[in-house]
Amino acid sequence: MSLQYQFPSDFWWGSAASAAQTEGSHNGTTGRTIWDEWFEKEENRFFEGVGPKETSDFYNRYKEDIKNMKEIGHNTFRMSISWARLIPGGEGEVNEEAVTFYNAVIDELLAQGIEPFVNLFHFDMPIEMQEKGGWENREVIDAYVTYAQKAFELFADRVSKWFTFNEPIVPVEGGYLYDFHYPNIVDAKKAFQVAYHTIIAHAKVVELYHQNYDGKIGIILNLTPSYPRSENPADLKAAHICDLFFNRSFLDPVVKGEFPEDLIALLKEYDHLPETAEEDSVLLKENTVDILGVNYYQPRRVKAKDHAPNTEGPFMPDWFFDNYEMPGRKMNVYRGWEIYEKGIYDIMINLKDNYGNIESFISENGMGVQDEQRFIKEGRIEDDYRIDFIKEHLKWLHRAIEEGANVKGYHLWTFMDNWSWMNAYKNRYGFFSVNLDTQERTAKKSAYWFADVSKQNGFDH
Ligand code: BGP
Repeated sequence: MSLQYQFPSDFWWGSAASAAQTEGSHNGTTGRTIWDEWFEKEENRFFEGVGPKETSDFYNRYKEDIKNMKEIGHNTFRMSISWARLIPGGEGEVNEEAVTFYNAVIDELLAQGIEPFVNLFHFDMPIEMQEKGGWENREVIDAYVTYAQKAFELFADRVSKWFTFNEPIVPVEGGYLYDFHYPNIVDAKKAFQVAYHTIIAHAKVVELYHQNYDGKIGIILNLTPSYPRSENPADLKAAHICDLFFNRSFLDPVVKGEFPEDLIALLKEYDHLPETAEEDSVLLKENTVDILGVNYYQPRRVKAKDHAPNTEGPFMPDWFFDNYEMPGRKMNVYRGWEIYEKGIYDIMINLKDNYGNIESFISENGMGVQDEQRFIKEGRIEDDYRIDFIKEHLKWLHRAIEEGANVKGYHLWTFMDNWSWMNAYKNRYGFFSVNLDTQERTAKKSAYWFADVSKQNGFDH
């Protein structure tokens, strides 16, 4: 008898993590990233003054962690390779210790029947590359392509799902618009240049991969549906522009091979088009993705501006819309983010209807909780709220699949509680909790629930 929410038999069940957030930098074993640099400069901007050094020590404990993954039914796991670990300084010699480490992790995953999905860049720019201008500087693209090439040469014999970037818009927003990532610049013109160069870097790596390997390559985007406050034309327009800036700016070029015309027209009108090279449009057109990872946490609610924007000041995307705090929306009170499960369905139906039904999967979805220790009973975190969160999202995902969306899997963010950028250990997301003093891992209730779901490929209610 099949279950009420029965997923396809080859569905990918797993979780996602990133190198900088889990491995620990272990001085001497890796190069430095922008996070080490920023932490040294402005420790007070990191939650409780906790920086990127220790994290959850996956570097030394990966065997135990992969064993735990197996136990909770994972058949896939998304990890990232740290550019600064593989090639300290961003260019030049490969670090043999890093090769040994990533080989061991990949081999261990495969030995446990877990397919590694490998992402190349997860916010962790080597500091030397940032000092050269980061993605503002077109030359940094070449260093990134060489890094990707090395990673393929070393690991593509065993890895056949690759991703170029995780949420590439986040370093644009954080680093160049809203001051929550290094280099803490607020300058829309630079932001668009950074975004543009990231997309070119992505397309060059897709091209390189397609020329030499037969697996699949894609990108991971945080698609955040922009829902208008009302059907009023001004609200609709606000939501449309927000969608252009924060979703379609990346989604269209990587899946369709071209930027949305409305976005180009708008940037042209305000004299904010990035610099391009002649060969770029052919490069983009010919190197679209095979697969798309979708990170979904919360929607964006948008309204027309109440007051005319101050266009005297520097250009900002926010000139065109305001965020709307919809009354009565359901909140994750432990993180302050809205929960809107249907968003996951809307994203997938949009991909089906407007993006050629590109093969996709949920590459991150999850529920961050502050002070999660308060939910401990008899030594284990009873995270029924997380079970509900996952279940309700899976129900909508199931419906999208029934309606023909090409969705292949679901990865929770994240496998075990980890360090998260400025928020450090504030919001816990894992199936496993981690005692930061002893590094002891303990499965939460959701881990057991997920094990049943993945083993049966679904659930009843
Ligand atoms: C995503 C990132 C992850 C992770 C997650 C949770 O955007 O891809 O790296 O940080 O968000 O974020 P936070 O800990 O800030 O709640």
